[in-house]
Amino acid sequence: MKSKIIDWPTFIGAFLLLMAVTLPLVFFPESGRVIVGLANEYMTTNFGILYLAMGLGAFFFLIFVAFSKNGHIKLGEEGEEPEFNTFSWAAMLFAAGIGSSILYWSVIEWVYYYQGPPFGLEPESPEAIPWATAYGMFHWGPIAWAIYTLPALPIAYFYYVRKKSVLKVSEAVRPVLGKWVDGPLGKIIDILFIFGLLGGAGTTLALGTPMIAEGVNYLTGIPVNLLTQALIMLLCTIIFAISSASGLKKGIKVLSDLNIWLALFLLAVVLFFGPTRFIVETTFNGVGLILDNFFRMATWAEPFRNLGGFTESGFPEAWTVFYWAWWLVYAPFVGLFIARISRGRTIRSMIFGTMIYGTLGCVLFFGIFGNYGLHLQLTGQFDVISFMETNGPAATIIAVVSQLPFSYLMVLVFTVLSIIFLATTFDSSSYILASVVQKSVDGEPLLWNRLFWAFTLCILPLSLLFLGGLDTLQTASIVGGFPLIFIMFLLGWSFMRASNRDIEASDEYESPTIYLKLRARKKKRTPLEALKDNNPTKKE
Ligand code: NM2
Repeated sequence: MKSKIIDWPTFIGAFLLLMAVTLPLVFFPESGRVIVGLANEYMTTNFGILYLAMGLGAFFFLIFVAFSKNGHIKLGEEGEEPEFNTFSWAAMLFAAGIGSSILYWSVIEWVYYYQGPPFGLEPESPEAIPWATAYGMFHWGPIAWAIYTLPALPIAYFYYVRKKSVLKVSEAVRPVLGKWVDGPLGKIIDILFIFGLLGGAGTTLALGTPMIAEGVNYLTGIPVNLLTQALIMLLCTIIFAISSASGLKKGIKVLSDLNIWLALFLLAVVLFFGPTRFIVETTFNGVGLILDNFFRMATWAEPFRNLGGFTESGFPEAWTVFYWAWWLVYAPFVGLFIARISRGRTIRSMIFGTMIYGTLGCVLFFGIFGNYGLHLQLTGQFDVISFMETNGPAATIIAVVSQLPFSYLMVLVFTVLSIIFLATTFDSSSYILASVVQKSVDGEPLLWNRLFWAFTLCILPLSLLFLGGLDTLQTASIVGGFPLIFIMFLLGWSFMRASNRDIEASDEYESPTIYLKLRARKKKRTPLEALKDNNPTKKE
């Protein structure tokens, strides 16, 4: 059957690339650590500016598209209502784009910023505090969500307007690359996308697993070591494998719904039992600080490092560049999902919806969890910073959560939440990886193929955990994200090219799918007749 055909060059290419990166790390950990460190430094200091420019570029591009005539394009038929109401749409969007990492970083990101503040500020000084509360929200804010949304534009456009299902990045850039997509270039683009996603998921899993292990340790006393962490990854893979293998399509839906309610419950407990006024005020203030300094934060690449009396902090390289890279590697995959759920919306509402609701969701987590931790620190109730110095970040997260009333229950909910978040990341990433290495997908990618990628996903994070060190984990996303900077550019260009051509053509005939408020002239023909003798897709 045609649907059973695996695209072997892409499949093997991506797998070999992964092996070429991970095997040396496992067999030569000492030199592996040095090389990873060098790669990180080389990429972030020399090319950091490219990541920053890509972030700001994606942001401006989306604002431009939203207000241009292309923003009026309807993803679906004229007059069609959105398939999902805005609340479910926003919830699904958030669940797709965000995983266990938000639990990790929202609790402790401020510690890093307080200890190593930006803009040449004194570490652990009063001036560093407001920035420590604001920067986390910035790194999970509108620019980050713009990076996620950009790939959704061409994918959604092809899917609902040109009625062409696009599961591969290479297909989404066809309007620009044309026939080249069918040759090696197309394969290389898909392999680089797979490689990027493996890197991004590697960072996610390598951060999430120790946190879960610490939660389990708190609850049961089971020690935290490489073996228990490997078992946790296996457990998450199995949870997902069972739910997808048994055809329990609803399984994952139930898990995501459960996740949202558990997360809201936890947020509400921290907000009401924690220092409510402090949390609300610092969050509000943090939002103000970001609005006031948006461009300063978005463009700060520390140009005067070690010159003219500036001491190098490494802040932008370690954080803003890393974050944009990390969002970037997930972007085509989340973009695909955003596209799928946006039927019946206009391009403009899709753009503003993701940027606004996505940011709001992250503000809730960072505002509530982060400022709760900061309050513990500043009031002396619990010395988060020195605890972290001795016990590391993962244990600190659980320790902060255990400061809440009903501590056992809270740690339990937090740990379960992290496990589900991680399992759904496995689920959706392996789905996409499996789809990309198939020539065609009838309904669902093949099960063995999905399981193969679910297990493959564990390889990189396991070797990263083996090497240790935050910058090692960050490097996976930074290196994996690099080629995607250029692919993002192609994706944006493709959308503009395809939609502009169709818009031009739609001035001459009644397009059945493009809804343009600006359209002035209409000919008296039925949509289908018009489409038959003037099919804009033929122009490619
Ligand atoms: N991002 C949102 O682990 C996760 O939460 C998945 C991470 C890119 C920072 C996405």
